[in-house]
Formats: sequence, C-alpha cells, structure tokens
Amino acid sequence: MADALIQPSRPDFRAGLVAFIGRTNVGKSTLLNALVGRKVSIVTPKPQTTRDPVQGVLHRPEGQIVFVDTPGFFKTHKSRLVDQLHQRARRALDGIDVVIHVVDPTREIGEEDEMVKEVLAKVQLPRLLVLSKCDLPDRPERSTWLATASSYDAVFEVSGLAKLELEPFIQAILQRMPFGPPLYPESDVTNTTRQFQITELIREQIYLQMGDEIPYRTQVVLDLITETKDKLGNPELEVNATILAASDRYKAMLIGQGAQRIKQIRQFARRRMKDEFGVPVHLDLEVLVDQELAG
Ligand SMILES: Nc1nc2c(ncn2[C@@H]2O[C@H](COP(=O)(O)OP(=O)(O)OP(=O)(O)O)[C@@H](O)[C@H]2O)c(=O)[nH]1
Ligand SMILES: [Mg+2]
Repeated sequence: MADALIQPSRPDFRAGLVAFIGRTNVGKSTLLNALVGRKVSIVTPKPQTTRDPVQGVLHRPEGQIVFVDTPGFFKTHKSRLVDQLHQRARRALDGIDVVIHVVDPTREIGEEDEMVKEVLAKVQLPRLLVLSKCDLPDRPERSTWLATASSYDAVFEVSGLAKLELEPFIQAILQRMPFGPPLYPESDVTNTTRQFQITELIREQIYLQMGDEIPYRTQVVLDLITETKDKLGNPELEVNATILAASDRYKAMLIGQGAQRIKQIRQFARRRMKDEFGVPVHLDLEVLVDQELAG
C-alpha cells in the first residue's frame, strides 16, 4: 500500500474491510474474484484451496471495499496444516468491519458449517449471509439456510461463477462501511505481489491436474523471475520455480508417467500467467523432495 498515492476523498466516502468466511468449497474465492473483476485468489474444486487471507479491492466513486478471502473450514483427520488454516481464517476477522458468511445451498449442511457458526458467534460484527451458486437450479438446502435469516443483518443469493445478483450485495456492503479515506490507491486490486500470484497459479494447477489425492503439504518456491524481450522486442517473463514435495512418492506423482503431469501443470500455469500478466511466460519447473514438509 503506497499511502502517498491515495487521493483525498469526499467527506461522505466510505471504506472498510469485509471478510468472507465459510466452509471449504462454497465459492468464497470465486465470489471475491467476480466482485473485484480479476483473479486475485485461486479457485479449484478441491478442499482448502485458499491458504492465505488474500485481499481484493473494489473501487467505487462512493466508496472502497477491501474483501478478505480466508481458508475454508474443513473437517478431516487432525493435521497441523488444517489447524493452521482454521487459525488463519479466525485471525482474518481481526480489524474487519463486516463479516460475510458464505454457504453453499447445493450441499448438505455439515459439521463444517457448525464450526463456522461457532467462529461467528464469537465476533460482534455486522454479518451478512450469502447463499452462493444461485446459477444452479438444484439447491436442496436453500430453504434451510433462508430460515436462519434472523441471525444475520441481511441475506443474499448470488453466483460468483455466473456473476449474478452482485450489485445489490455490493450496495448492502457499501452502506455498512465506515466513513473514511480509501485504504488502497485506485490502481491496486490486491495486496499480493506478482511473486505470490505466480506461486499460487502453479499451486492451482497442481490441485487441478492431480487426481483425488492432493499433496497438500507441497510448497511452491519461486527461484527467479526475469523480465526479458523476444526477438521483436516484445516483453516476456522468464520464471524458474521449484515444487517441493513431502516425499519421493509425491514427487513421482507430481512428475507423472513419462513426465506428463508436470508438463500439464507447467503448460496450464503458463497460460494462466499470460492471462494475468498480459505477456508470454516461459516457465521452468523442477520438483524436489523436502523432508521437512512431511509430518
Ligand atoms: N456453479 C457454480 N459453481 C461455483 C460458484 N462459485 C464457485 N463455484 C465452484 O465451487 C468450487 C469451489 O470454489 P472456490 O471459489 O475455490 O471455493 P472456496 O470457498 O474459496 O474454497 P476454499 O478456498 O477451499 O475454502 C469450484 O469448483 C468453483 O468453480 C458458483 O457461483 N456457481
Ligand atoms: Mg478459496
């Protein structure tokens, strides 16, 4: 955040922080991306895709909303990583102005939803309930969630994927923002760096290209990023990154038969990076084992 760039705002300008909280896979990150108009948070059908409280900024003449994405709550066998992600989601509520509980009415209500409700019960904040995926015709838990409306300040049904019903939702949030100057300059859409975005786009492809068994403890490390030019003088990016796997077995899975899987991860990640950064990307990916990730 470069404070010097922030323009003095109108006296009635509103700005604040809004956190999305919910069980894993309900569509928090998809919604964040739809609201800010850019892919600032990665999305996959696999649980606990989001690991860090990524911020995305929506700029409007009357106000600025900083959305905070959080790791989803996920009930699984006890693990240090899952505990850590839940802790990050709870902490993301510090300093927030409004909390948005995102639920997926297509899925049976479960223990994970109860975990989120317990977190919400501990915070004294304006709260909105969002029923996601309203583009899907079959939403068996819709009425059950709507029946909980009295526990919230307002309820919305939206679709991040199909970008449906977003405007009334945005207006409801803006109304609840405190008066104050913008938190980010108008040019900023996220608090993340390009380096972070690159490692996330690689992690996204790891999740997407692997089967059911995801090497969750895998880490992506950026070794080098260089801005270069092609023969005609057009800008390009050269990226060298390493995927650290927790064991030889995971390393073999990531590489795949005849190195097919790592090739796919590389190809798709390159394409997504080109979409995001607007320049061709050469990506060099290596897979190594890091024993410290195990356990
Ligand atoms: N049909 C439909 N699918 C959606 C919608 N929003 C998200 N999805 C899908 O739901 C899956 C999970 O989406 P995410 O945005 O990653 O969910 P999340 O809540 O951020 O998940 P975690 O980061 O794991 O907590 C993906 O396969 C999305 O494409 C929606 O509005 N409609
Ligand atoms: Mg997410």
